[in-house]
Amino acid sequence: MVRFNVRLCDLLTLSPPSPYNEHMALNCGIVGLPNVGKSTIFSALSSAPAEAANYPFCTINPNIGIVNVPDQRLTKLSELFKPERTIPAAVEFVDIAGLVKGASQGEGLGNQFLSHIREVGVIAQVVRCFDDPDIIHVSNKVDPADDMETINVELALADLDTLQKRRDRADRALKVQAKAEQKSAETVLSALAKIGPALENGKPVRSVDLSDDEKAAVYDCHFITAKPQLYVCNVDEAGMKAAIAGGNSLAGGGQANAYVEAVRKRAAAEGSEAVCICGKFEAELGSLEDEADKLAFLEELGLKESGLSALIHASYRLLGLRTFFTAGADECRAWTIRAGDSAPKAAGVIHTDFEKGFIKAEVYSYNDIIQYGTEAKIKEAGKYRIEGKEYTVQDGDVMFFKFNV
Ligand SMILES: Nc1nc2c(ncn2[C@@H]2O[C@H](COP(=O)(O)OP(=O)(O)OP(=O)(O)O)[C@@H](O)[C@H]2O)c(=O)[nH]1
Ligand SMILES: [Mg+2]
Repeated sequence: MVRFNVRLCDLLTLSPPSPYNEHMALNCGIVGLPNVGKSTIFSALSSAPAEAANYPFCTINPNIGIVNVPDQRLTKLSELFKPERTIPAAVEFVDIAGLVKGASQGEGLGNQFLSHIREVGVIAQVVRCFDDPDIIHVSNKVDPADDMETINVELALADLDTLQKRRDRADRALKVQAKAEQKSAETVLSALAKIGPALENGKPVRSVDLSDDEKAAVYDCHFITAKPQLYVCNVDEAGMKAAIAGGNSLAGGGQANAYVEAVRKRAAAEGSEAVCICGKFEAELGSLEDEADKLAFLEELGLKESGLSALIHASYRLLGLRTFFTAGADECRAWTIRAGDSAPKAAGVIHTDFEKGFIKAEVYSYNDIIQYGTEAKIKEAGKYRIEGKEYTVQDGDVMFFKFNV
């Protein structure tokens, strides 16, 4: 039995790492009307420059950027362990072209580019919440409620397209295939029969009540409206100050400008979240290298976290994601899992072989290492635990896995 703290050289001796899958990095597709600031926000978040300009349909090809998940706990762990490297969890953002009313019928750039976000875990809809007569709005007025409706209807219509193709395929299977395939085609058709009327009424797939079998049967459709969606209010600096008073989340309530209020209302009705981001401010913040400078800059504005952090944390909440850590002299690293994941599942995020050969995990919580300072002292205090296959990993756990290869 070997005690592994994961290092690249260990991984090289194992089978290839798990593919980029749903329990690895979070990925997030950015949608919205043209010229509302999607690429501006994308660039600010990912420090990967994307063309942003004051004309609709500036973006044609998708921009893809990887963003580190800000987590002060990882910074603290690194201060304690002084590892050779520190690796935060990552989020991938995909910035695509703007959608307009009638996109499903080919208006604007059409909706083909939505295929680039079929595989993402969460959709972030950017809504223009600032006044600026110099910045063109495709419908010549800033109206968040109307804009959100337009986008949500276009996303539903795009899914309706997918649905029709899938239905045709299932219909054919029902006619020509063997019994077993016919059975699964029937499950597909029963799911689609429930989904169809919802989409025709502009309602998202996620609002449709499906059995687990039905969900599995239509999983390959990758419906965009089946994914959780959160709203990003692109505000100006005054809007940002108002949002701060509201805690930059739905929970806060408080004062915010009327545009933000409209977005929050819709988000609340959908059981989702709305976060405020000032693209311009984020760009300035992103240009600061030093973490302490960033914090000072945020504090000056009365902010606890950047818009980026707020967006990522909202995505984590919406998707029920949790973080655990591996920590040692060689590496401190944050990993993303789903709430309720067992210890072997968490091990599998690091490497599929860790899950297959899982024996047990040594665990303590982040709070323990902060309280006691060293692993030895955690052990003395009896807080260093050995957990088995059944253990449900908690947010903030620091873990070592023992496994057989
Ligand atoms: N005043 C103001 N202007 C902004 C803000 N955010 C973006 N803009 C401007 O709005 C214009 C459009 O921004 P983009 O980021 O290109 O918009 P987009 O949504 O990516 O547009 P498409 O790619 O065409 O769909 C640019 O001129 C930006 O500088 C903001 O918060 N305030
Ligand atoms: Mg753009």
